Amino acid sequence: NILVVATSNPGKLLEMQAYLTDLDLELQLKPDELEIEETGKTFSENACLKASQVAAVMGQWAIADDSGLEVEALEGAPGIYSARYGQTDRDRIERLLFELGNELHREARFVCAVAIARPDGAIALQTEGICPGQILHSPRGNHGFGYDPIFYLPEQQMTFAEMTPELKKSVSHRGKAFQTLLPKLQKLDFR
Ligand code: ITT
Repeated sequence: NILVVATSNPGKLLEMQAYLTDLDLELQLKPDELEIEETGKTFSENACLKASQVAAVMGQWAIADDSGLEVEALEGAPGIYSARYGQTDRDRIERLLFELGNELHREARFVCAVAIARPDGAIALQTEGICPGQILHSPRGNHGFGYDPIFYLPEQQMTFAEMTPELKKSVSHRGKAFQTLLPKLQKLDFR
């Protein structure tokens, strides 16, 4: 059984691949030239859009993740626009820290919506995971990707970028989304 991983984000891809091992599935990468426009208004709409279109074009089962960071003091920004907030991870972090300035209220949450589509494009499964945390004043840690160095979990006293991949998996938005997804994925009939 082939499952196409519909992402162009290398950091996300690494995590998704790690979370999808131990399954009787052959993971295939989406070709780079196949880009889906994210016209949805929510994370789940965009996850479904990406999974559905990649599945239909390739005639294969496909999985997509749409995720982002919602900052309370910025009324939920950058949210579904997290990838479009800057050119590079560094730009995006710099902009977010600039926008927040010396704001004391630094609560935020990561959201991850995952969708799986059948070869005809119909959505077979959908889940969402959420991880609350805080935005630091400056980056800490070298692991992970994206906004990881400024996203701090008080309970672990670490940023995502200071966590091992295993620890991040156990607490993160994506880890939680996959925890609910995997048992359902195992029960899917891939014919
Ligand atoms: P694909 O659509 O091709 O999957 P993308 O990077 O455009 O790649 P999104 O539209 O879902 O993906 O944007 C996600 C943004 O949120 C992106 O800028 C990431 O850096 C950020 N993000 C998502 N999950 C993250 C995580 O676990 N750690 C840090 N940043 C994360």
